Amino acid sequence: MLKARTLFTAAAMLAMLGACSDPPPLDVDGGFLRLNPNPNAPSAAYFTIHGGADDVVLRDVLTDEAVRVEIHESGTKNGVASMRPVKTVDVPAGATVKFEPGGKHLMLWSINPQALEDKKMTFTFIFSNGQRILADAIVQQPGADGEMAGMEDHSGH
Ligand SMILES: [Cu+2]
Repeated sequence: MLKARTLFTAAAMLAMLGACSDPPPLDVDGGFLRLNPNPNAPSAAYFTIHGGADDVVLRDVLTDEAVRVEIHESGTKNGVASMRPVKTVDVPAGATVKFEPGGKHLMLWSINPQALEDKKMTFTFIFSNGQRILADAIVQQPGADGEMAGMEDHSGH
């Protein structure tokens, strides 16, 4: 009896050690949303994706709290700032992929007023390995801390 328990404990400890040395799992965090001061224009949301043990591809992002969501990438071409929709985003194993002002972002049209009141939106990130990860974006009011300079410009759409 005693022997069986000892064995069990050893197995449990090995399992724990194994868990500790595993690479960190695929994850999404750090979400925030910059509300566009013009309610008829789209707003932008930003996240950080942490790659897991394997290379994956972000296939889609969904939310119940906006009429339309697109993955966009901002860039500069021939000295002109522009953005384009992208279908997928590569997330290599162990890599950090940032959605940030001036780069990749989620574009949101017609956000549910309740989400704005709650100051939080929930998104579902869908990856090529079948994982679905829920992540929240904190809603920032326009003009909060004077960060409007980083607002994505959609005049080119
Ligand atoms: Cu955009």
